[in-house]
Amino acid sequence: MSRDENQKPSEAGKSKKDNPDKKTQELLRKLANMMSMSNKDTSAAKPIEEYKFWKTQPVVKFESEIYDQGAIQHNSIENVKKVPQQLPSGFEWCTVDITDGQQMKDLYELLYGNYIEDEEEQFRFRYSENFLRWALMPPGWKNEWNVGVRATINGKLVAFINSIPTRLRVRSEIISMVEINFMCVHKKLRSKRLAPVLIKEVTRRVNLHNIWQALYTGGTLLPTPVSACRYYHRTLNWQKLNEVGFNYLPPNSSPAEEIAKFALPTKCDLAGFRRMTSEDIVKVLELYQAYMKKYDLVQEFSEEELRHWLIRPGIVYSYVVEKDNQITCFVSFYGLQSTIIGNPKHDSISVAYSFLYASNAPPDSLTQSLQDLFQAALIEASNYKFDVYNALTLMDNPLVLEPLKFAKGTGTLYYYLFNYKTKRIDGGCDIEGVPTKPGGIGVIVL
Ligand code: MYA
Repeated sequence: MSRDENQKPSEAGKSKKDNPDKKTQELLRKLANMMSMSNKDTSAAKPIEEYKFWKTQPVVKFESEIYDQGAIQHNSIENVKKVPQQLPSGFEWCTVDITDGQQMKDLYELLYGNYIEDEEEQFRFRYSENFLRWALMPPGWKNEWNVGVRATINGKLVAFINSIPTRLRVRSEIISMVEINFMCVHKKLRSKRLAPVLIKEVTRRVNLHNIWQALYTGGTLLPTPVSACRYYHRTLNWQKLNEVGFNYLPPNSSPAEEIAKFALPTKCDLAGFRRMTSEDIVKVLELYQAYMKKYDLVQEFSEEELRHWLIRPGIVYSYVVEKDNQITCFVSFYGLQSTIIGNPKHDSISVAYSFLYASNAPPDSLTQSLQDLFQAALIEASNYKFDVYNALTLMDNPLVLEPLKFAKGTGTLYYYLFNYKTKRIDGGCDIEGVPTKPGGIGVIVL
């Protein structure tokens, strides 16, 4: 979780040392200090030898120079253990059957009370059951990849990790892999080394399908990010964000000035802009595939997958620009609530997250096209009463963030590949999180 950086002093700016190893570590520490919508795991800033679990896994080591691209380890299904590692007594493995109402409720409740918070414990992601059905059930999903741990005594779900299938292009290679997300351990069971056991179990269940690579993201610094993007926030409801402590009144400004600064028209005047329908998907996919060629980390969607991700009323908001029967651009955002912990006036904020988009504008008018597209999306999000619109520095977002009054957030999102090495991919921002030219990240993980 990330929020407007103006609310707290920057922690960046630590001195660098001369020794190259130390320099790398210092750099990584600095990155860690810049993050915020991470869990509060301050182990993020530790030297490699203290990553007791991660140093045993097929991931790139911090100090590695990478010259080529490919799997780190090769394995075969025959070598994969047929049964899970034993859990400490009092706990047992389960598959969370998310088609079952009660089990979905168990998952919702685990995440509602225990999932990602900002470092000041003020906000916590609140994924609704409908959102979880969308996120966890794309084409090809498997129930057995919803790995849970329950307390034997009362059956309470106390830990979870999920994986969904994806085809990811890493530069020029397309790999069938999984995306790992929603790892959560109940607050009362933290720091007991349950996370490594969860990770090993989901790895085992995925390996049994002859899949050996994974993509995951997080605010925690681990060995070793393939990229890092910064969160940006575009205020939609200044008053509410201010009341809940998401942003602060800048010096020499007044609430009225801030409200005026972020005010948006109620009607979008972008010609041909309309809601996307299922019938648009074939053309949208064509446009999307052409647009995404320039990035280095990209999901390869089928028509069915893109329909799943873009057409889900009440969860994802997708729009096209249609001119002369042609779709020239599309844009989308998804909505997610965050619980506000202990605020007397508000119990949640509504957050819109920038999602997939594309434009067929030629390079000399691309920036304008994207600014118009994002402006239209901001107006829609504001009309739907979202309080803030979040975007990372991925894709072409650096072209629109500052002109459209996005403010730098406190959070960095790291991108990781499991059992795959490739050279670092530009995340569209510099070490201080300032947008640079567009980078190579084209993947959005929910
Ligand atoms: S990112 C979302 C993560 N979830 C949250 O932040 C929710 C709130 N926090 C929690 O529930 C717990 O704090 C978690 C850790 C579960 C995060 N990714 O059990 P522990 C390492 C990877 O004592 P706990 C998402 O879902 C840590 O460095 N590793 O810790 C993607 C240490 O290892 P080492 C993490 O705090 C998940 C060890 O765990 C993370 O009780 C991708 C400590 O374990 C993290 N976010 O629980 C998972 N946080 O000693 C990897 C801590 O080495 C997938 N750790 O430092 C890999 C691919 C697997 C599939 C492969 C298939 C081919």
